[in-house]
Parts: sequence; C-alpha cells; structure tokens
Amino acid sequence: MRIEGELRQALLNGELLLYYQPKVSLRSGRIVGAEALLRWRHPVRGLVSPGVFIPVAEETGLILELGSWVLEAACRQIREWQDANLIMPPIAVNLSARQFDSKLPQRIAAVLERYSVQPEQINLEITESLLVRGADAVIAIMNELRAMGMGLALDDFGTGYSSLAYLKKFPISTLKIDRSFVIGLPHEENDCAIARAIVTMAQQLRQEIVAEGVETAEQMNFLRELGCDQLQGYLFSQPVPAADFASMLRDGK
Ligand code: G
Ligand code: G
Ligand code: NA
Ligand code: MN
Repeated sequence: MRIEGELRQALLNGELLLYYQPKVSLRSGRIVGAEALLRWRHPVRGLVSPGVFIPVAEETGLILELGSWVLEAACRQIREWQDANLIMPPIAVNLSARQFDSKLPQRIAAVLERYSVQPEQINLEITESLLVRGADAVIAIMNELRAMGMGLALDDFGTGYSSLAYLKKFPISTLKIDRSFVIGLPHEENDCAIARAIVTMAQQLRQEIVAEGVETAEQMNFLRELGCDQLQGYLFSQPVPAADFASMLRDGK
C-alpha cells in the first residue's frame, strides 16, 4: 500500500514522465510511429519501471488518474513537437481495460481539443483482457474511437485468451505480435509457425502488423519476409526520453 501513496504523490510532484520507443517501417527503415511508455523518476529509488507500479495502480484504481495523465502528457508533447515543426508520426498510448468506459471517447476528445491535436496523431494500445469481456458496449466504444480517426492496436497479441473469433468482432486496426514469439525467430520452428500464422491472419483481416521486442537482424529479416509492416525493439532503439526521440525524428531516421 505504501507504493500507492507514493504514486499519488508522484502524480502531484511531477515525478512521472514518458519515454518513447520508435516503431520502424520494415519497408523503408524509417520511423513511422512510437509507443509512449510511462516512467517514474522516484527521488530515492531512481527510475522505476511500470512493470512494478502499473499492477498496483490497476488494483487500486489509480490507473484511471495515471491513464489521464499519460494521455494529457502525450498530447502536450505532440503539440510541442508540432510547434517545433517536427513531422510527427502517430504516437501510441497504452490504455488499461479499466479506462474503457462509455465516457472514454469524450474524455479523449476533450484532451485532443485542448492541445489542438488531431485524432490521427494518436494510436491506442489495448490488451486482450478487454476483448474477453466481449461486451457489445466495448465494441461500440471502439467503433466510436475509430470513427474519430484513432488507430486501435491489440498489444501483446497471442499471450491472452482471445480466440480468432474475437478478432473479427472488434474494430482493431493493428496487431502487435508479442515479444515472446519474436525471441525464437528464425531458429525455433514453433515461433516461426506462430509468427507466420499471425501475420497471415492479420493480412486477411486487413490489419497492420507490428512485431515487438525485435533484437536481432535475423529476426528482422525473417519478419520482413513474412510481410510484417513494422518493428519495435532494441535492434532499432530502446525507449528513450522525449528529447532523444525528437532528435531521431530530426535526423530523418
Ligand atoms: O516500458 P516497460 O517495458 O517497462 O513497460 C512494462 C509494462 O508497462 C508494459 O506492459 C507496458 O505496456 C506497460 N505500460 C507502460 N506504460 C504504460 C501506460 O502508460 N499505461 C498502461 N496502462 N500501461 C503501461
Ligand atoms: O506490454 P508492452 O508491449 O507495452 O511492453 C513494452 C515493453 O517491452 C517496454 O517496457 C519495453 O521496455 C520492452 N521492450 C521493448 N523492446 C524490447 C526488446 O527489444 N527487448 C526486450 N527484452 N524488451 C523490449
Ligand atoms: Na502495453
Ligand atoms: Mn504496448
């Protein structure tokens, strides 16, 4: 519980920040997006990973406030970059299933308007746990978000419980192949088969496909041959502070 109190304080004290991890086109090699990833600069413990505090925030409900902060911070940053004449690819923000209620589209619209950010500049990353709820209400909210112009990506794909049947019910624009299937490419036969099946299916469903956790050129080459659209991983870049990401964009990488 101590961490909950500290996290509340962190929000007030401005100890949270966003890092950005580029997504790269497998065709052009250029940066075509980025994922915003939350970091906590703790005065004593240093940089704390979201793997530690997101689960606590999910349990306590504090994730709603964190989620609002993340969306706001991302939009403020996009506005700043656009004012500096950077050509911005879409920035992806992770959403917790708990943030997904009927007011979400309105709440996002208000933040976009406050910072004059176009909905096309934002992608939302959700996880399979949301789909398992399977309610028509969730589909309606997703449709609303898509109609506004935002991309919807399904994160960590293949690790949860979603069946293929779910996929066609939900208006998902992008599938992210989970890192656990990328690790074994191109040597582990099972991982190759799974990656191939996911890419083929995504293509049939007209979804864009992003591979996560790409660390080697061998993995990249295999994914390119499969027809994967984008990669994200240490091979290209770790998540970096905003200023470093801006430099990458300026360098036209
Ligand atoms: O950046 P890192 O690999 O440490 O992230 C660990 C986990 O925390 C990942 O699953 C990531 O999706 C999650 N995460 C990072 N930032 C956010 C955020 O802003 N909101 C939510 N809900 N999860 C996040
Ligand atoms: O759950 P999600 O996919 O949002 O998690 C993203 C997390 O994965 C980030 O915290 C990031 O630090 C981590 N990550 C990103 N690329 C790589 C990679 O190439 N290798 C490893 N081991 N982790 C990665
Ligand atoms: Na995530
Ligand atoms: Mn993600």
